[in-house]
Amino acid sequence: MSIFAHQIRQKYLLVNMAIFEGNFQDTSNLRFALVIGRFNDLITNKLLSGCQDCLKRHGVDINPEGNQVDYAWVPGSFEVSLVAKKLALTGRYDAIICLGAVIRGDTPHFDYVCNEAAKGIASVGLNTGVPIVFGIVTTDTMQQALERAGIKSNLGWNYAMNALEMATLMKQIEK
Ligand code: INI
Repeated sequence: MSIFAHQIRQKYLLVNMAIFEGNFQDTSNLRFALVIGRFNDLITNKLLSGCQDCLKRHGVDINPEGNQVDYAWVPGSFEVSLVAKKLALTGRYDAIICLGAVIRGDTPHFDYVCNEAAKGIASVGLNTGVPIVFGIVTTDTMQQALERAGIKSNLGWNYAMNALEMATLMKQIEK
């Protein structure tokens, strides 16, 4: 490295560098969309409750009539990414949370739904720049799904935390 490049690097290291991280706190101006699969709604409704509980306790107005959270219901996990993309492209949201439950059956259908849901959701985030949370529970049995949606823990809470972290992190970077 040349002396000049070294001096520039030092200058930025000492003066202008930053640590970006979400703070879960400045939530009053954040807007979220939740996309929820109806398939296995015994599970997805519980994930939704966990999510709402977390958002509410972090100061977010979860009322659908309010101006912070919108809800979109889709038939199943396969359709989640398309609707998430449409919502993301409106530019209205700081993060989008995708909720679904794919439970293995006797056929390879499970793998197709999981793979497409995961690929689709990842591509929405990368292609739109809007943080998107992969909240699709994928399990071998209904028992395992229930254990992740309220019986032991509720991953819905974690998904909301991920959305809060990513939304506040992106705000930090934009400042
Ligand atoms: N959708 C789910 O969300 N979970 C599942 O477990 C599931 N299984 O097993 O079939 C499922 N299928 C429906 C799929 O998401 C689409 O709605 C359907 O194929 C129509 O496109």
